[in-house]
Amino acid sequence: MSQQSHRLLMVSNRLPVVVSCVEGRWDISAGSGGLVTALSPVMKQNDGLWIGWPGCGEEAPLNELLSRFRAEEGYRLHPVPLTEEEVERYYWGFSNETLWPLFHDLLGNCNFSLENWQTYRQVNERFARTIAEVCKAGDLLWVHDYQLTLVGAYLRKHGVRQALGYFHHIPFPSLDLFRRLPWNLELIRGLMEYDLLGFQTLRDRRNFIRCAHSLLPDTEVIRRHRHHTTLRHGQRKVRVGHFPISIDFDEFNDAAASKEVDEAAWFLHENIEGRQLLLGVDRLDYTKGIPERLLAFERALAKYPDLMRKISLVQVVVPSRTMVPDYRDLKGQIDQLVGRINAQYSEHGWIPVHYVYRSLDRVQLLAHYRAAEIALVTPLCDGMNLVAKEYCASSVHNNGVLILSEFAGAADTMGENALLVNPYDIEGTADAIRQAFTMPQHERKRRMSVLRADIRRNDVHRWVRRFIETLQRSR
Ligand code: GDG
Repeated sequence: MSQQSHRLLMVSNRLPVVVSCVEGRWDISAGSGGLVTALSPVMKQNDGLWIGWPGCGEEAPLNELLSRFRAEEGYRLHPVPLTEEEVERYYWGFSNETLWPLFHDLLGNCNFSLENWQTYRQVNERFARTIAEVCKAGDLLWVHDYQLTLVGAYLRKHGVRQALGYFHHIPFPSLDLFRRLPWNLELIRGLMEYDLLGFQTLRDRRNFIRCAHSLLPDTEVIRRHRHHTTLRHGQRKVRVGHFPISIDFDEFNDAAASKEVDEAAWFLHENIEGRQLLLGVDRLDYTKGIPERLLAFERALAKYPDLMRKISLVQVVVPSRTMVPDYRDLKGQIDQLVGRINAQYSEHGWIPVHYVYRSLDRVQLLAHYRAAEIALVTPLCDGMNLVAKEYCASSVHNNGVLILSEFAGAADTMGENALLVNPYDIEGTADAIRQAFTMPQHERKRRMSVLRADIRRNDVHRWVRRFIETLQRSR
């Protein structure tokens, strides 16, 4: 990022921290995701302030914890407290039962509730009010994701004139789908109040432009650039770009090569010697295509008997959103499929599916990435999918094969050197499993080294720089 004097205000649904209480002692620690890692240095350098819901109850001594965080991490956090009912309606309800499925092309999973929508607006208004109280002239504001689409519009109502950027982490749907949302006009108008809108892929960027153009008659394209398009909407100019998110390549590469991970990976494989491991790692989510993947694996065993005893699928499912009924149903479906496959094919000394329903610690996650000869990243629809990139960055011997859904944002840049599949095509995915299994070493190395070089070049630090520089120029 150019050396600028602007203060950076980051806004997301959740603050990037974990607040915990063990035996009466409260603790706060920085979150461990790639986004937090990439943003921390920038936040420190630019007197950063991160605004969001702390995710803990009123009993936590929040002021004290936040001061401790500032002293340790070098930037400030500002909480937006939410009541339980607000979390229920704004977060679980409208964000996760309406926008999430709609934007992932899964209309059948959508719940269109007026009350949830009203709470979503109120909470976005609350975020805006909080930001307006703390922001100063010259600040750069960067809002994250679909929970906060309307914050920009409410900020303008509060008279905030600063540069406003928004990054959308999930896909943006086609016009046909977006129009189904009863409140589509308010949402798209709200987004047009930002100065810079960032999407994951060119497809998302085009979908958004098409929606804005069709639904808001006074919108026109005034400039096209490879990475962004400038729209005029009334008196406003809005830049709409695509900025594919990435990971901290060096961090994954170095940690995956460490002795600790090396040993853990060796143990994982030792238990299943002479076999190739196929790996799936996903949050429990119906967008990730886990049942379809299990069906494809089952089909591969039936269609290619030479795979029997030679291949095992390790499927890690991280519990997520278990409050939402569709997620509980999905868990039942996965349990049943795993049971069916193992019951049909297991033999003494060979279990076809190793199913882990919990979060792995970092060493174990990396060890799984390293130990697996093949990764199955087959979401039905995904903004980007960082697991695909993390798997490649951890493949330090260049010998992994990535089977990747054509409907993951990651397919845009990784598609040529992965084996691309349509996750709904069970037969085709079964064939890709067999192709990966029999792929010669020289071809694995050729494909994986190109994938790794690309992620190394386009890492998350570059992503942050590009977004902030474009935002600075947008105003
Ligand atoms: C949203 C968009 C977009 C997974 N299992 C474990 C574990 N993980 C970590 C992975 C990875 C993250 O969770 C999952 O990231 P994804 O990108 O795959 O998916 P979403 O959570 O849906 O993220 C997505 C992303 O935002 C960023 O813009 O790519 O499309 O949906 O980092 O490593 N971490 C640990 N143990 C596990 O068992 N520690």
